[in-house]
Amino acid sequence: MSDTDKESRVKKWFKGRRSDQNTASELDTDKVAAPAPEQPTAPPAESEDTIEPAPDKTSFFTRLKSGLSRSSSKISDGVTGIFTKAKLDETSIEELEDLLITADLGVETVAKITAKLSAERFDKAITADEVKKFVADEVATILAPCTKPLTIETHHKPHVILIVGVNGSGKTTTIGKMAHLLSQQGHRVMLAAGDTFRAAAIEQLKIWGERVGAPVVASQPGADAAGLAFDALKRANQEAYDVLLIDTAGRLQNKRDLMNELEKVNRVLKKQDDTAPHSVLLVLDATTGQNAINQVSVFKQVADVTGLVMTKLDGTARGGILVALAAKFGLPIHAIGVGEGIDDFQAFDPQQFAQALVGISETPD
Ligand SMILES: Nc1nc2c(ncn2[C@@H]2O[C@H](COP(=O)(O)OP(=O)(O)OP(=O)(O)O)[C@@H](O)[C@H]2O)c(=O)[nH]1
Ligand SMILES: [Mg+2]
Repeated sequence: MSDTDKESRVKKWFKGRRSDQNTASELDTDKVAAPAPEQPTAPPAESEDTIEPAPDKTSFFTRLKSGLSRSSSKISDGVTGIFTKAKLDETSIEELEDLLITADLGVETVAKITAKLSAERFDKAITADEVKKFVADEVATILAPCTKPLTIETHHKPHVILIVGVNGSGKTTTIGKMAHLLSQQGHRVMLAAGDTFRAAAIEQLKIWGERVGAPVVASQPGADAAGLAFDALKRANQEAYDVLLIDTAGRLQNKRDLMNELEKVNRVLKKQDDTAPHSVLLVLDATTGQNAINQVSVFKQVADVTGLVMTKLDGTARGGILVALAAKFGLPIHAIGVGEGIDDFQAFDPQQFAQALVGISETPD
């Protein structure tokens, strides 16, 4: 990445408001399913920094496309196979429906897309490429209202971001990448190793802290996560940090344990700043497919999630699930991760994503 690219990327940060959050509902003790393979005074009220959609656009898009190739070749080849006839008929509509459902887009969403296609083009000539473009446009339209950047509210000292998600979803790596980006933008960032469950988790965050030049507040494995979060917020406030990113454990046994731990973290943060945490980001692993629906349901209940980050869109991602999530929950999608590297993180761009998902090969503007 050139220096100019870097500069343009770090000038901006993504916005996202707490008012977008959903309220928690009744809780039960269902298991939290893990993925298969797993104050000052007045303004400024918020930072105007926003992540550029693509600093290194082609490379990011290429990696996204490659990560989504399993889904996109399924959709693209499937559509090409179905739309060999001259006209759109009931059979081809049904086949398209089945295809999009198996690509994880969600039954209701698929029904809406095909109903619209049918209304516009039934019994009329249509090519496979036109169908792909139609689907990509519809997917982008569904995703667009959820494309909300994350705001760093600079009047909070610090703006507290709690990172939640099941084990292995990419929480710690996302914290590292976010800390890097925020630091580049000139924010002073502190990290808190709130996943006290495993020694390795604490070490992993410390390594990221060193890489990105951010101090890490940590304690011994097995220590109380809420106590750690309390100490971290106190220190971040005393030392006037702009952002505090708090890692959490994803390895808890069930929903009740998870709820208890996150509730306690929330409670102690509020003792110092009743508006904290200012953002609660749920990190989702794009390779887990349908299970992501369950994860959003559970974490919305236990952690008052304000936004989503989807990681591992570079692997064998089942990206269609993001469309189903957008339609079902409407939570802001702040950013996506396409690798383990420090720069493999970017604001979510619905058009770029829709094109990669459907296998349209044109590169973004
Ligand atoms: N390919 C790829 N791998 C990623 C990405 N994000 C994270 N990983 C890898 O996924 C694995 C799990 O990532 P972590 O960041 O440790 O996940 P976590 O949610 O903190 O996991 P726990 O602490 O065990 O709950 C690590 O090997 C990461 O390097 C991504 O965007 N792409
Ligand atoms: Mg972790």
